[in-house]
Amino acid sequence: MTIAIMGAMPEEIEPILKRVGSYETVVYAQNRYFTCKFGTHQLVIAYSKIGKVFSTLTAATLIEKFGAEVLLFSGVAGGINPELGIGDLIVATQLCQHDLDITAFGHPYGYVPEGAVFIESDRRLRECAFDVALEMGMTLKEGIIATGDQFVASPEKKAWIGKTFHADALEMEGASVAVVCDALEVPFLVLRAISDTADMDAGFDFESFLENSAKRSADFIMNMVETL
Ligand code: 4EH
Repeated sequence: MTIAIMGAMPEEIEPILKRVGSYETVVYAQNRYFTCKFGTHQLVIAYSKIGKVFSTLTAATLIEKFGAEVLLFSGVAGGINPELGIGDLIVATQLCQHDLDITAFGHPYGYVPEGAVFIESDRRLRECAFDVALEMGMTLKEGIIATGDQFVASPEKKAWIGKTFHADALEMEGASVAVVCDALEVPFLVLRAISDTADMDAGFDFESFLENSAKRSADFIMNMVETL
């Protein structure tokens, strides 16, 4: 099977590249894609660059150009649910775009005609994630992840996103990847480790905990790949 593993930032895929050891590099659409064999699987690994547009391009490329049959996203997120502390892992049950707003025409936040507010991630991959968490003796939470083209560092904005979408965590790429995978019928999973709690300390916390949290997510994703 061809498995795509993507992150948004170099820090989010570096631990994965280290773990696979050697790989080939293919440049496409001004980005680098790293390919290798891993057990019986073919892996294609990439970081998209930050935000919904770049992550859409990368997810579509991983599927259409590299033939990905499963897509796993690994990275960090800002926590909304107070039960999520820095370093904790969350797997998305559903994802939504918190910055999509045509409410002027009577539509709900996050909705455009012929779209859906929430996109659900693959149930079987989520079950696999919980099996791996059990094996690793780690706590894994599941919940709604809200995506938008903003680094959120405000208690008010965070509270609004939490209330409007019942979101547990927020980031800048998950929902766009979900839209692509859903449309192209490729099972996907979004896993994130908390790097900050999207409040006034978010910028500082993010810089302090990015590397460690990104590695926690990447290690978990690779343990999942080993069981697929
Ligand atoms: O890819 C972007 C990164 C922040 S922007 C989204 N990622 C990290 C998840 C994330 C996040 N998103 C929105 C973690 N905490 C978040 C938050 N709000 N509070 C970035 C980071 N470093 C340099 C440049 N841009």
